[in-house]
Amino acid sequence: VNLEEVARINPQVKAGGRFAPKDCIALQKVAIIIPFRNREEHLKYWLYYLHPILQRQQLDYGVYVINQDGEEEFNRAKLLNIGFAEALKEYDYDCFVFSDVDLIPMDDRNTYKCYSQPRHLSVSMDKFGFRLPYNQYFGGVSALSKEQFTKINGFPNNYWGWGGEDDDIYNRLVFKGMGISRPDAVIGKCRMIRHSRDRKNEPNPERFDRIAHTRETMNSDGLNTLSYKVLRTDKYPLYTKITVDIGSPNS
Ligand code: UDH
Ligand code: NGS
Repeated sequence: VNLEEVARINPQVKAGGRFAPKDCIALQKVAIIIPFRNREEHLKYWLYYLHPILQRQQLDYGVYVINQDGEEEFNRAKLLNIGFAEALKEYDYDCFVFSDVDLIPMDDRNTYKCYSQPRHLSVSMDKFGFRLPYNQYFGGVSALSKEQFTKINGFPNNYWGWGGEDDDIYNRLVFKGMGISRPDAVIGKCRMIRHSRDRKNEPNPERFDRIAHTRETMNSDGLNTLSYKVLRTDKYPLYTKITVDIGSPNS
């Protein structure tokens, strides 16, 4: 995949990966947030596949790649919080789609927008035999309105390394009385680009203990305690890349 070529075949996409339909007013303003480090190849595929789909869905959208600087353990949920905060500084988004860089939807009807309840979009992944791995699974791709996201104090900031942060988010939603909206298993089909485990994203040994305490921790860990430093912002033709210093587990 050559990104100059992808930009050429998506002439309506504006600098920084912004698009709005010309002949109507989109119902929602959607920020798409991708947690990222060192996955350039996957990002190319994601941009190649998703821009045409998102335009056909007639969304007013922007693509934000939140790039974790440095060599510390990866922290997916904190990067997603940062994406929420940074996207809102740029435009009055009302919906946030949080997507892994390696997930490609297979059906245009799986709309990347928000619903009256938090939405789980990647419900039928090839690697799980096109089924949910378990009922409470909320990983991969999800969509929360600004209200839904703020109601749960955003996502946890203290899951370093792989696993559990999506279960914590699920717990937060349930504890705030919300239910999960999902497409059916046909519309929800998606492919994951195969890869091996990244360096510095080892399974987090603390994850089981943490998800057992979401009820007590969610009010003191989230949007209200989010701290980070933006190191640089790059506006590319197909996406906005925000490189951030997110600190370390003990800072
Ligand atoms: N991510 C990065 N860089 C990293 C780690 C994670 O960009 O170094 C992002 C990326 O958007 C990715 C998401 O975080 O899609 C989720 O991380 P992940 O893909 O590592 O999680 P997944 O559950 O894989 O997909 C876990 C290891 C799989 C090993 C499979 C061996 N066959
Ligand atoms: C659960 C993890 C989730 C993860 C899901 C799917 O066990 O974070 O597996 O993982 N929860 C805990 O570890 C507590 S996957 O098969 O994609 O590697 O999303």
